[in-house]
Amino acid sequence: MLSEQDRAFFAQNGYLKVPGAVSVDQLTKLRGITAELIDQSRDITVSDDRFDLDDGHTRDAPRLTRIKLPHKQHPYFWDLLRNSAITDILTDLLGPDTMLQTSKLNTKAPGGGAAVEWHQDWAFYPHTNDDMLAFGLMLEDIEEENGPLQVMPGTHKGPILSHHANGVFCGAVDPDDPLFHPEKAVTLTGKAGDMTVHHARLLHGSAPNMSNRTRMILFYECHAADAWPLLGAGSYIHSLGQARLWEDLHERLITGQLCLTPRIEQVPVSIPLPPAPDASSIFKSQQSGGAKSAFR
Ligand SMILES: O=C(O)CCC(=O)C(=O)O
Repeated sequence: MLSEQDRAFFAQNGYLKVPGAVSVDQLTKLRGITAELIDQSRDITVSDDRFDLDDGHTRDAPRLTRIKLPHKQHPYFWDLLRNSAITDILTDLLGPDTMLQTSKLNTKAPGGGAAVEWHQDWAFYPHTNDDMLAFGLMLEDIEEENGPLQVMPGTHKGPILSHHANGVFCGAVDPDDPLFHPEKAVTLTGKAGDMTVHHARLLHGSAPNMSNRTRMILFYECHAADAWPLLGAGSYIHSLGQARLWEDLHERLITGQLCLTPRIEQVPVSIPLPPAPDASSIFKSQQSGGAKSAFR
């Protein structure tokens, strides 16, 4: 459970650090499953719907940017979200009825593993209201040189910056945008088992991993059940058909009940179209969309 102070800090700053969010047993289990998944990536040579490969990936030395949708790859990722201290933090911040937007395990490879350019998650998937957040559970100790998550406090209350370049949605803000103030960045290092929380509208990013260890953060992106998607990264739902959509909604319910009466708030919305030539992950959108780097 979060304290009143924690909730006030999150409301004010748009992020929070939660030390020791999971137990040693939970952490050990997560790491074991992750190692098995990385092992399975040895068999592939191009990114697919399970793994996003970084440059230099080989069978002998797997290099991934991401394990995609871990909650669909192993039931333990779901168990943890539905039945742990993380569940209490979720309902503390979003209320009793909550859903999973998506999950990802970013496994930034050692020796230069890809940066994630500054962005606001909301730009990828605007909803009818912005009760949306991301948990970032650290599976290893994360220090400055690992490419930790960086955030810009308070930006969740500000505008959504342009995430377009070269006429496409490149999924990153322009470092030269006058609304972008890199000097305000806060770096979120921590120990294995610590967790960060960031609001969907908060500006965040991370530098390349210059250490000799993989940087692993498990992200769960969640929202209040009365926040309904407009268009964007969640637009797959429009192709499901009604019966499958109904199932999909139930599959993504974390706590409480589905809500069929969207809460519509005055939120800034820009539809993330047209897509970058390869929009299969944020890494690929930023690369193929020609996003300018803030980390060079
Ligand atoms: O892995 C990171 O450092 C940031 C990830 C992120 O913001 C994203 O995948 O949207």
